[in-house]
Amino acid sequence: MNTTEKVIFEQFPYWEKAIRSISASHEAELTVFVGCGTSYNLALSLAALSNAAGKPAIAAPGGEWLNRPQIFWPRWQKTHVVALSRSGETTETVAAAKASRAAGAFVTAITVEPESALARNCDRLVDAPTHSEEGIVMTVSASLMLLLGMELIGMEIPHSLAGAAEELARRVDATLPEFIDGRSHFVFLGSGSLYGVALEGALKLMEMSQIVTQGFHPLEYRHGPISLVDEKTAVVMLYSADQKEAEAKLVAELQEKGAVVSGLGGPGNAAFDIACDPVLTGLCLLPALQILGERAAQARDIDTVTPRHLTKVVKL
Ligand code: F1P
Repeated sequence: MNTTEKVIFEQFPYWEKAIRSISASHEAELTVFVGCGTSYNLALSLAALSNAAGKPAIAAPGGEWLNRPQIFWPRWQKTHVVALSRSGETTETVAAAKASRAAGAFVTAITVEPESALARNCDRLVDAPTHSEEGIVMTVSASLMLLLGMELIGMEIPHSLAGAAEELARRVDATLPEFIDGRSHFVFLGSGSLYGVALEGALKLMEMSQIVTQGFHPLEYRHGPISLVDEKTAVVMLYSADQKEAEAKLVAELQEKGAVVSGLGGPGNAAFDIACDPVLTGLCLLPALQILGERAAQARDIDTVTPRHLTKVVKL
């Protein structure tokens, strides 16, 4: 077992430690979740969950929020910026947090590095300890930051979620040799709060295995991207409880065109029940998507401990 695989399967005690209730934060007209890479994918998911919980929110990539915030939301007062960064050192995210505070916004930092530049440049720090062996590719920290963000929104995370997520990751893992075999085009589909998680599945597999991946809203996939589907395609469908029928129809269409489908929460060549409240599904699925990336890399003999062209922190 290499370190990445080990960290993926050893992340659940860290979830347990991070489960707590976080007091309602700043009164805001709008919350803006900001981050880069994985942290931006988490921001997308958190903004959707926040809106579903009745708290208006948007997500913005660190660099975009830094350079052109006015295209998202032209007001600063009563704006709550939640900056997510594992390292707490990513240039755009740290600069965006500083600029937001200077302009009058309240800034919360979500990170696993309480001594970082981001932690020093926020009004409120929300952090949790992570696995000391986590490498360049973000796994356990991504799960933890999503969990902390959900708590910040006011969502309650039951302790049983860690067990459900571990069990799902192991069940999915058992089907991966067949799912990956002969496939070189991986597609991740999810809507609502699962869209960010689908993008994260796509990013993880791309970072780890150097395979070009796609992440889309399910119904968007018919509008062009479907032209790429053939016998080399593997699709991960992150089913939404309220859209299962439409998504299952799309899955049947993709299977007809040659794709193999892993159905997380609904039909597919391999189909998995998700044993948690639908609002918690995204977090429950993350470790399963992480192990998929790792197995795809192993199938190509790629070492995810030192992934090509990637560094733990991107500084401009
Ligand atoms: C964000 C990030 C990672 C990516 C790469 C570079 O880091 O973009 O998602 O995998 O390692 O950095 P951070 O701001 O969360 O530390």
